[in-house]
Amino acid sequence: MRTLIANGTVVTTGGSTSADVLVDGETIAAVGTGMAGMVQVDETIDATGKWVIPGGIDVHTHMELPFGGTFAKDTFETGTRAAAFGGTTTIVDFAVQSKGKSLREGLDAWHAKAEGNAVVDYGFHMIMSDVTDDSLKEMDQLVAEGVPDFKLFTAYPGVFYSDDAAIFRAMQQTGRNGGLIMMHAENGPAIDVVAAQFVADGKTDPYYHGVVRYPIFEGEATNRVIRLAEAAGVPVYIVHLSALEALDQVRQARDRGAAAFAETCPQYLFLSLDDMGNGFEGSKFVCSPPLRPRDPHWEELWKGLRKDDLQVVSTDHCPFDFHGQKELGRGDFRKIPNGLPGVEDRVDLLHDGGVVGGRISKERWVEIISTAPARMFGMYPQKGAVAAGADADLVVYDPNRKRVISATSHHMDVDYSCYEGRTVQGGSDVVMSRGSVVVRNGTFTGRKGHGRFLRRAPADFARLA
Ligand code: DUC
Ligand code: ZN
Ligand code: ZN
Repeated sequence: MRTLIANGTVVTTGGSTSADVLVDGETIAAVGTGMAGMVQVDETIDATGKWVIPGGIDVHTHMELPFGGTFAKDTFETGTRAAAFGGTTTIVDFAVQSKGKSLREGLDAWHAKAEGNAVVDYGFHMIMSDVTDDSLKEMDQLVAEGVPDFKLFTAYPGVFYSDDAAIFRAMQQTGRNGGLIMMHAENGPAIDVVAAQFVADGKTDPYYHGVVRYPIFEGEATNRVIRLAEAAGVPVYIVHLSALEALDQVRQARDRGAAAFAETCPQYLFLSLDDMGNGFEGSKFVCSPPLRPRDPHWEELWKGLRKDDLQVVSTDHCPFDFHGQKELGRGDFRKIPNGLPGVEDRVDLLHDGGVVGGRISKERWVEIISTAPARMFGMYPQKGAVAAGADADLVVYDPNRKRVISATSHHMDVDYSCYEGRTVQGGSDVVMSRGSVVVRNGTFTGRKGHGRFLRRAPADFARLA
């Protein structure tokens, strides 16, 4: 199958130019001008007035994550389908090592969940909950199998938590095998002390989830793990950074030349602690790190994105129904499953708030949602590029289209939206995954099982720093 995407504006990190894109089979054959009528194709997609961008890459999702006695609701089928509707053509999900189990068992379980079900391509990172001599050795094998990143937590004592020794040992191991440590950086033990004090005082509403997880607890843990990485001589990537206190630590680290990288998520740019009020309704917004007060965090995070102290925006997509799942925490905010739906809305929210809002250029938008994650997670230039030889993961994007976000029209398998009623400008007209159109003007045309596992190489962080 040969397709020509004609007359669009190709937007890449390097600049924007009027060009046609010729797709042959699963890859991009050529990017150039004047191809219409000159090349034989099966279909021509007219992109006049539209942008042609590399498909979005969301490097932080949790399909079917077991958490708080339940499971994140989206499967690889529903979650990647929703991603495709939102212009995201690659996800990297977190396989989970349970305590007392091997990395292998966790990874095999995630392969079984995804294989034959995903609509777009997917990779895995590995959550390490049990750092032992054996699991440290297993890391080398995972790197060789295309799973080169490992997420550890300074939060969630008794569940995912690792102490400093475990984190440092895992970092040393990545120094030998080329992998990357991704850190959930909040001081979990200190948070648990404050949370228990609030509950003892009868402060059990969801709102207090947002209060007890102090920004300084995130700042402290962020500084600590960056310092540990510097001591181990390895790069480190801070996931879902939410607060100025943590951003300042990343800024300082980068200023002194440390290989510290970080992502934030749409919820920290568009939602705030205020959303967590209104009684138990606030449970819809319970995630960790929590939503922060709007000032000063929102604009500082945007500044971080502009100045490249933050390189990526991913979603931490981890959806739980309000009815039946979030409700597990009625009467005790500590029992509310942590996580928000978001995989479908990231690209449009960032376009609306970033590009339309005048905070970032459209080229920087493409970098943040696609090219930087491809580079940092070993997928570039197969993914994240509009260039000959790259996978034809492409979006014909209408920068003027408007839609109202709502749970009644979204495709994520969850009974509410954090952005209910918000109008966003910008939307995906045509979404292509490896040369196949998977979404066309709001209709799904893809296929369960089309998505393939991506073996990823460790990124060259020396070059990225
Ligand atoms: N944070 C969340 O909100 N959900 C899943 C795990 C995490 O770290
Ligand atoms: Zn996390
Ligand atoms: Zn997460």
